[in-house]
Amino acid sequence: MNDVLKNIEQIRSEALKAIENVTGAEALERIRVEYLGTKGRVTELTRSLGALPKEERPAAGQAANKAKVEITQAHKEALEALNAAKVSAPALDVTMPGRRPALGHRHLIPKTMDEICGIFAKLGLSIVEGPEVETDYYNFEALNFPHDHPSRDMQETLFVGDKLLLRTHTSPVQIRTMEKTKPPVWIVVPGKTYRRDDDITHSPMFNQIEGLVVDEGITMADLKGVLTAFASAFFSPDTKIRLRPSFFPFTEPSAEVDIACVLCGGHGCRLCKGSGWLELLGSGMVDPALYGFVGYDPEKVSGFAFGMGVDRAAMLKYGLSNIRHLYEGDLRFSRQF
Ligand code: FA5
Repeated sequence: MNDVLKNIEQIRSEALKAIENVTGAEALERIRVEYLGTKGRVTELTRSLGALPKEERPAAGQAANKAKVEITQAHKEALEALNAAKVSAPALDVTMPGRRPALGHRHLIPKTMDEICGIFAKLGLSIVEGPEVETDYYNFEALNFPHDHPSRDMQETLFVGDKLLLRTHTSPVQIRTMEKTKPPVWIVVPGKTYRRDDDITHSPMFNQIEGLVVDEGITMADLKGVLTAFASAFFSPDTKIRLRPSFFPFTEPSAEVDIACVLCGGHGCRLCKGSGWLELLGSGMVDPALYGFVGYDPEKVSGFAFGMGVDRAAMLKYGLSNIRHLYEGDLRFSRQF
């Protein structure tokens, strides 16, 4: 091999080796300029071939051309590999501001449940829970709803099997607790309840908080006192309540409890439909018939109970016009509370 061909081979192998070991785009560009640039080694070599004796020129020209093609191709591939690496692994810029994780927001219902339970806890009631799938016995029978009694119709029950249903109220936990506990009983029961209901103030799934106090010498004055204390803590300090005669199979006497309208304070407006009052919950003195189901002595103890719609309480407190706002999962709504 003559000197020219040896020189071409040396330049070719040096260039390919340099490209193979390259670690960055800048170094690769320097290699390109060194070999393929206008004053690069390959370019100078090609230019110098004209000075060779005529018989040596074809072989040298071919070798130089082949070297140039190989180096150009190797450079192209190295550049593509570097670009691909840049896309798949972007450089870490430690000076960039951090990304704040998207935070959710506590929903108004659990917030209201906690607030209401907290108020009753301060009055000395303990929190108890019960099952959402309930038996006919606890939801109706032991609460003194006779089997064919029309009062069952009001409860719009969703059955899930024979004698098995989604509880329509939290009242079954009254029986479950009294069965297990000797008096005195001072409890509140928060939880989900279900009925075949659906309009702007009724939802198929809603929430109730039950209250039950059974002790010696409990009277309706205690019921009114506890609920007045609740209304002033939850709504505003001077909120008035009134008890209106009603009927529940498990309380006698029974009363619906209204609060003075949160908008007009009792004068009468659009919200309270001119009456000055808003319905909040059902309540009454525990019907002695229940004590027969749980083995309490009606001569010794008496008690009161109430059941409040939590969704209703939140709607009244925050002036919500439609119960569905509570179940649409819209953060723009939830974040307001
Ligand atoms: C009861 O459920 C009785 N268990 C309450 C009770 C307990 C009375 C203890 C006496 C002693 P009522 O069906 O009225 O009663 O429901 C109570 C509250 O639940 C209502 O005032 C209302 O605020 C709420 N409520 C009832 N159905 C729905 C519904 N579909 N959607 C939203 N809230 C509802």
